[in-house]
Amino acid sequence: MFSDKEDFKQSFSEKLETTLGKKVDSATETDAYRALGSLLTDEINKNWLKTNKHYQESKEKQVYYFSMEFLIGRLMGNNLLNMQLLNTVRNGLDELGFSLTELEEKESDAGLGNGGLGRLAACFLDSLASLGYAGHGYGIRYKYGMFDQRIIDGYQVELPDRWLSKEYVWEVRRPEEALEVRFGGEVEMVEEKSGALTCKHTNYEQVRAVPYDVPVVGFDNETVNTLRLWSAEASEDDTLKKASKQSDFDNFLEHKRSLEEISEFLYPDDSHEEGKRLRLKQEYFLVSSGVQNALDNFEKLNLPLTTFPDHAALHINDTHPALLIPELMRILMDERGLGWEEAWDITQASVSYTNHTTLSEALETWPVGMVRSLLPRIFMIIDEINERFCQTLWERYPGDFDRIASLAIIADGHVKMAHLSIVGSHSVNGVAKLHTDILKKREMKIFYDTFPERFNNKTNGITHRRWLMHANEPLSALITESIGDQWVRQPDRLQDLLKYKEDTSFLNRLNDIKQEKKEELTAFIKDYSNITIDPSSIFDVQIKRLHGYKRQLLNALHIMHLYNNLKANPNFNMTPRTFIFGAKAAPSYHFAKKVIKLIHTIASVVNNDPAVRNRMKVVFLENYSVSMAERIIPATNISEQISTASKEASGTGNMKFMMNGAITLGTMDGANVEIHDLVGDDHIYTFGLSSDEVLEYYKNGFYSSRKVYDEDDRVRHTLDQLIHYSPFSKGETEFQDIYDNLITYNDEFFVLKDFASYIDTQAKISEDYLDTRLWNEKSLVNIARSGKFSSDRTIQEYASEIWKIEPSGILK
Ligand code: 26V
Repeated sequence: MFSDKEDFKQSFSEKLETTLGKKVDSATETDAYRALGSLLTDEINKNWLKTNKHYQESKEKQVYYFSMEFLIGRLMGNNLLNMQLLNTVRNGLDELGFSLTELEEKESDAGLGNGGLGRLAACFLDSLASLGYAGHGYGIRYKYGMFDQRIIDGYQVELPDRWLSKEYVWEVRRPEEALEVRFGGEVEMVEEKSGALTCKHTNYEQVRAVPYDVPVVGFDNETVNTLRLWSAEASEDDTLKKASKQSDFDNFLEHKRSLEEISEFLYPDDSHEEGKRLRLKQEYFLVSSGVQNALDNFEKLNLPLTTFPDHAALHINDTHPALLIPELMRILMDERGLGWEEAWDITQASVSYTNHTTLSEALETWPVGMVRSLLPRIFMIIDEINERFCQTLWERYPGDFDRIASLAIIADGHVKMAHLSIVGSHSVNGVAKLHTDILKKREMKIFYDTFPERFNNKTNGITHRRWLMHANEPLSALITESIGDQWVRQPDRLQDLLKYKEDTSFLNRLNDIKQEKKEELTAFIKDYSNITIDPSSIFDVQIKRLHGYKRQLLNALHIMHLYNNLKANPNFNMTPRTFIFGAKAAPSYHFAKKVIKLIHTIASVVNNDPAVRNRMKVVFLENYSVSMAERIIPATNISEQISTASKEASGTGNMKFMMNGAITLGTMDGANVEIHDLVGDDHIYTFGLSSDEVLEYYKNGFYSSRKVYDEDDRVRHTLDQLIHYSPFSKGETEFQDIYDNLITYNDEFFVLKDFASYIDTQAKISEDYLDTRLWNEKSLVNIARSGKFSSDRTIQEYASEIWKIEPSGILK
C-alpha cells in the first residue's frame, strides 16, 4: 500500500504509463479513473488472495448469500473509504490536477437490482466483510441492469442500461471456473444391477455459467470477500465443429443467442411481473451454478458430506433463489449418491430464507407445466418434497384437509415458492418487527403454527460507511470531532451525541452542514434538471420505486392542495418548500406511470406560476439511482415514508435519511415503527391508519372512499381537478384512471382515508420548521438514535442466530 501522498502520486503516474501508455498531463479523466481502479485492485488482490487462502486453510464455515439482485452502485469511493485511502488519494490527485469527485463520476452505477431488496444485499456484503465474516454473494451478471429512465413530455420511457459499455474495473472473469447448467430434456429412473435407482437425464440443453468475481473490501481490515456474478454463455459443444453448411452455422448462432439471453437483463419489476419462463431460467441458472460452486469449495476440505452444514450456510434472499433447495437435493442424491433422508437433513440444515414482502402479487408461484418441462428432475424432487411434507401433515393433523391443502407446496397447478422455502429451510425471517408479526399472525400463520421455532425477525439495516461516512463527510467529521471515532466501529455509540441536545453551538454546526448539503443539491438540480430551487426552503423528499402502496399519489395530491390554498389566498401561511421526487415505475405498471405523469404536470403548473414562485417548487429527478440517493439524502429535511400501513415490509431509505438528520414523516409501517420507538413522538411525524385498522378494513370491507370524497371538501375539490377543467387536467382525460382508481375502485391503498391527517401533519411541520433550534434538536436525536440501523447490527444477528458463525476473516 502507498505509504503517503507522494508515494501514491508516483505509483499513479507509473500506472498511467504502464497500463494506458499516457503521461499525467495528457491523461483524460477516464484514463485517470481506470488507472486508479487498476492501482487499487493491485492492492485489493493481495488481501483477496490472503483471505481466500485463510478461509481454505481454517475450514471455517462460509456463508453464501444467494440473491437475484445486488444493487451495488459505485465502488470507487467506497473502496477508498474502506481502505482508509480517501484523503491520501484525494490530495494526491488534486496535486496532479484531477478531482476525485469527478473521477468517481466516471464509474457506471452497477444497477443490478430493483430497489430495497437488492440494495439490502449490497449493504450486507459490506457489513460481512467489514466485520470479518466469511460471507459471499452469488448473483447474476446482467448485461443490462435496471433500465435508464428518460422522461419525455412527462412520460417515463425506458432505455437499456448499458453499464458494461464502459470498462468495469472491479470484476475479474474466471473462465477456468466455469460450470454447466442443464435445462429441459427427459428424465428416466433406471434400476442398476445393485437394485439402486439412478437418474438418467437426456436431450437436455446445456449452458455454461462463467463467473465474474467482484472483490468486497472490508473496512480497515484485511478481509476481502467475493461477490461472484454468473454470466451465461454457450457451451463449447461440437455443434460448430461439425458445421458444414451455412444453415448449421446460423442455427448455432441462434442457439448461442438463446442461451446468452439468460443473463441478458434484470427483470425491471419489483412485485407484479407475471411468471415468465425466462425469469425461471435465470433463477435456476443462479442456484445451480452457486450450489455446484459451494459444494466444490466444500469438497476441497476433504470432509464427510454430512458435515456440509457445519461448513456452509446457504441463504436465500426472498424466494427467488428457492430452487436451491431441490437443486441441492438433486446433486446430493444423483451426483453424490446420498439417500433422500440424508440429503434432506443436509439441505434443511444449511438453508435459511428471508421474506421481503407480504404483497400477494409479489409472492412467486410457477405453473407446474413450466417447471416440469424446463426442469424435469427438479420438478420430480419438488413433487416428492411436497408428497412427504403432506404425509407428515396428515400424521399430525389427521383429516384436516383444509389445513393440508393450504400448506401444500403444489396446489392449483402451481408451485408455491414461499411454501417450498419455509419447508426446505431451518430459519424464516421477516425484515422488521411489524412485518415479522404480520407474517406470524396473518400471512404465514398456518406455517407459524406448524413450525413456530423457524420464524424470527431481523430488522433491516444499511451500511453507515456508504450512507453516512462517505455520503456525508462533513457530518461524519463533526460527529468524530464531538464524540470520538468509536461510533465508526460501534454505530450504537452515536447515542453519545445526545449530550449535545442543548448545545447551541453544536446545533448550529449541524444546521450549517445540512445547509451546505442543501446548497450542493441545489446546484446539482440546477445543472441536472435546470430548475432553480431555494436552499432555504424545506427539502421534502420521496425517493423510492413508484408503487400504489408507497403512495406517491398522496404526496402529489397534497401538493395540489397547497397550490390551491396559495392561489385562493395569497396570504396563506406556509413555509416555503421544495418537493423532490425520484422514482422508476415498472414498464408495464400503467397506474404508476400515470402518477409520474401527474407529478410532472403538477411540477409544470407550480414551477411556472409566478404567484407561488417563492413558496413552492416541485422537482422530479429523472433516472433515480444509488449515486443520486447519496447526493439527495444528506440534503433532506423531511423523509417521506408514507406507505399504507402493513404494506412496506421494512423500508431502508427511512434509515438512511434518519442517519443523515432528516425527520421522518411516516405511517406506522415497516421499520418506521422502530424509528418511532427509538426517537419518541417529539422527533418523528406519524399519521394515518394503523396496520391493524388497514387489515381490519380489508377483512370487513367497510371502507368507502366515495364517502370520504362526499364528506371532505378538500378531497373533493382536489380530486375533481383531475377530471374537470383545471390547471392540472387542462380539460383532458389524462388523469381519469387515477380518479377511477380512487373513487370507482375504492382506493385500495387508503389514500383518501389518510389524506386529512396527512395534510394536518404537513401543516404542523411547516410551523415547527420555523423554530430552527427545535428542528436541529429533532435532527440530532434522529442521528443519535440511528445506530441500531447499521447493517452491522443486522449482520451480527444473522451471524449469531441464523448462520451460527463467528468472525473468521483477517482482522487487523
Ligand atoms: C419480485 C419480483 C417479481 C418478479 C420480477 C422481479 C421481482 C423482483 C423483486 C420482487 C420482490 C420485491 C420485494 C422487495 O423488494 N421487498 C422490499 O424489501 C426491502 C428489503 O427488505 C424492504 O425494505 C421493503 O420494504 C420491501 O418492499
